Amino acid sequence: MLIKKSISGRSIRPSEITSEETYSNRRSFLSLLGGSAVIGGLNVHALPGTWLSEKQFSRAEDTGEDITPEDIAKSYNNFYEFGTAKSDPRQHAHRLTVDPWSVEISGLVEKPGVYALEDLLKNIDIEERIYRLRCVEAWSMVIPWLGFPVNKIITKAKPLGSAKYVSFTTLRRPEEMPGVRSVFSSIDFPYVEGLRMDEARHDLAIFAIGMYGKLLPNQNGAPFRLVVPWKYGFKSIKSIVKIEFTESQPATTWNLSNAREYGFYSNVNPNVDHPRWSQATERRLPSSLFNQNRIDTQLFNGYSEVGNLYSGMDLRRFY
Ligand SMILES: Nc1nc2c(c(=O)[nH]1)N[C@H]1C(S)=C(S)[C@@H](COP(=O)(O)O)O[C@H]1N2
Ligand SMILES: [Mo]
Repeated sequence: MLIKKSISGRSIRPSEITSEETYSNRRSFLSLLGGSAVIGGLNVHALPGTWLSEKQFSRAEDTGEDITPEDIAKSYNNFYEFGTAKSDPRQHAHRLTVDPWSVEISGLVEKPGVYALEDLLKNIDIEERIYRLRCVEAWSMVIPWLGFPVNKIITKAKPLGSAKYVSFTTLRRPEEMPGVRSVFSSIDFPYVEGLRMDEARHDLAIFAIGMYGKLLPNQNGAPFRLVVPWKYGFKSIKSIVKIEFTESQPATTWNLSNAREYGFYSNVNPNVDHPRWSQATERRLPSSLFNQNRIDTQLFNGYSEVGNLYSGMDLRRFY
């Protein structure tokens, strides 16, 4: 069983501790996960679906930063397939059928095919990774994900030498997704995203199937989503049904919608402003009108170990 501690080093100032209540939530959450019997007992048996076995779980470790309260992470979401308001996903995503689920692997690989999710996950250890998620709209959260490196799936798929990028596609199912039917959406569906192969193979890039010790709620991208913690949140595509290996750089939803504002790379960078707002600081949720809980944004969202992926690149040009 793997035990990972994944928030990279940064000392926390007392002012960043959001409230007594948040702090005590975190303590109780961690102690819950600290007992492996409880992990197996509570989390696995309360889960819908049958993909996880008890032994696949690992324990959480305290990383020093406040974990965002679970109810905020489940109710303040971007998932345009269910509407453009932050409250829409929670309200509408429960209608999404997430079991059974299959994922198509295609493009430049030795093992293309359509895989049932449980087959795709076979023999893969699930770890807990506590990651910051920094949205391009300048708010952020700290979320305990349950997942595994994207590289494990890449290795199973056996990409050809010519594969330079990986692209991801979200389910498009209008009957269950009111945002897909809406004429007011600013983006096209299906939602698509992509990474350069070396980015996708970096150990920090994970596929998540759960959070807070349970399977993902639908509004957070059930049953299977990407989490790339050093990039703006929109790269972390939800409810994935297709993974394709390509030679050329794939199209990405927000770049298609507005190329001047959203590039392919989308690395968190306090030094490169969005054309309409600064990226120098962020509101760490929970945040209110009177206590914004504003903190400085860090290059690569604090995950400086990814820096060597971009050495020699002008990060203003490749935003
Ligand atoms: N398919 C899909 N994936 C998506 C989005 C979306 O609208 N559709 N929104 C993105 C954005 S902008 C963010 S900030 C994160 C939010 O993830 P969370 O709701 O789990 O915090 O999901 C990303 N993944
Ligand atoms: Mo976002």
